[in-house]
Amino acid sequence: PRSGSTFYERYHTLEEIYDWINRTAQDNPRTVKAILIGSSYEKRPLYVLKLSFNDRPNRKAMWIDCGIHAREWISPAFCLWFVHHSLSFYQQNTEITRILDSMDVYVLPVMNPDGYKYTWTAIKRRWWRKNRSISNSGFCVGVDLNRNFDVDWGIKGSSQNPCEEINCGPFPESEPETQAVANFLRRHKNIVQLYITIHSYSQMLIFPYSYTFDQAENHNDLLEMVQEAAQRIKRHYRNTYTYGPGAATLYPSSGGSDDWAHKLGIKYSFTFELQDRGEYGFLLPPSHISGACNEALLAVKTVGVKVLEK
Ligand code: ING
Ligand code: ZN
Repeated sequence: PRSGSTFYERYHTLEEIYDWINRTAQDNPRTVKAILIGSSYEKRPLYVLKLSFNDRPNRKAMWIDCGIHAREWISPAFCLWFVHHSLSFYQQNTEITRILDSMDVYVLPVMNPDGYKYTWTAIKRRWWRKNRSISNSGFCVGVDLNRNFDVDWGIKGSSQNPCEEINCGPFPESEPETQAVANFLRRHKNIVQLYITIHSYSQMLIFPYSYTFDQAENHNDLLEMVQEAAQRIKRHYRNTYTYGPGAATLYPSSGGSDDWAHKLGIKYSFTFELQDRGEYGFLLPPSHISGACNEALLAVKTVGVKVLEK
């Protein structure tokens, strides 16, 4: 490890992340619980950390998932960063305190553990995006989990060909990782008000829809929230994030998790694309982790506090 960097300023193997999940739950028995929500295609556990700082009845919740795409290493790093920040700065930092006082936070650090593990095994595998499921029809491996959700599935910006990077799978929610997340959110849809999924790279704050150019019914609210987040990032960190609905801002594509969550009824739903804008791309150096995560943290806090005010 680089000298002088902390645990959270480094990338970690899947085993290290599992150890961290266990340790974090054990060391914080009153506030953190590890919940098993399912398992991956290769039978690895999918753990969600539930952060709960009081037990007021009718508490609302937010959800953050990381690591849906294997090569986007800054994404799991952000989930760890976020949990660490929450545990360290509750009752120190105003915004995280306000959020944690009113909402439980569910954090899925690695939604695609099989793919993540694969990217650590050889340099030529570092650019893997999908999960590791083996298709019936041939020899190609992997479904793009962010095309596998049941929203206009298989229509835009996705492929039914298992050999392709944006393969949507044989049918909606065909993948155990997608099922685990979708089932959890369906069971908790009455309490989860805010859904955030973390990707990289391109520095964009995206909201629904990606599957259509139609505007979400709360488009103006969503736009105002990410605009404020981008403005605050600019002011604090002098870094530029573009923002808007997915189809118009990035590219049209169906089967994504944020669109699905929005259609489920989670009205505040976002995809955050972290650093950088292509200089290092997926190979963002460890020295950039703190900058990337602090910017994303500011965006999460901004939309979190705004949801409380709605
Ligand atoms: N970007 C997302 C992707 O899955 C996206 C963009 C967001 C698509 C929401 C669909 C829905 O392509 C990255 N970097 O993966
Ligand atoms: Zn991604």
